[in-house]
Amino acid sequence: MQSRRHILRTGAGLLAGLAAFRLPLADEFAEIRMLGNADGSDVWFDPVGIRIKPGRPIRWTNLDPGNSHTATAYHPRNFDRPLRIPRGAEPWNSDYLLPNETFHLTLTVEGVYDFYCIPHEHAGMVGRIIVGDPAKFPAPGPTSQGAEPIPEIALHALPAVDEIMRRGMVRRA
Ligand SMILES: [Cu+2]
Repeated sequence: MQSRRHILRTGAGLLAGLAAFRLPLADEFAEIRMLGNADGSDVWFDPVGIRIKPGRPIRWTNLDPGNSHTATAYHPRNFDRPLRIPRGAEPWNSDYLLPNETFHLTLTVEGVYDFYCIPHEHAGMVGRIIVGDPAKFPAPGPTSQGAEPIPEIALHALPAVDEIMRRGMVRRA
């Protein structure tokens, strides 16, 4: 089951055709880990903020033995959430990752992308990815789109765009 789900999650690359398909090398991935403490009272993405070049693949890995996690874009097509990815970019939802499962994604539209973990958004488990140069695109802010607003704890957990730009990678304090 686990290997089949892995194949499904990388299916977009496979469907592109074997001639065009190439599995990225491990060090080509921008890594985002899903972590939790021993008693499950604290969960987070590490790093919580990262800047990458357009087209560099991202890999989320659930390294929390005690929890399932998701990486889900804030987008009206994901549970009617506010739009917090660049206009024209495709939303994603990893679905639930069991411990040691991974999810791969490649983003090519430049801008700021905010995402959350479905079961732990209210614990502040959110993250921010900057692709390329966000100066061309305004940072996401509160919008009227999406019926399900983002809780304050999640908004406060997102690192500032300028901090990510300055440091390249932001880990939780
Ligand atoms: Cu989670």
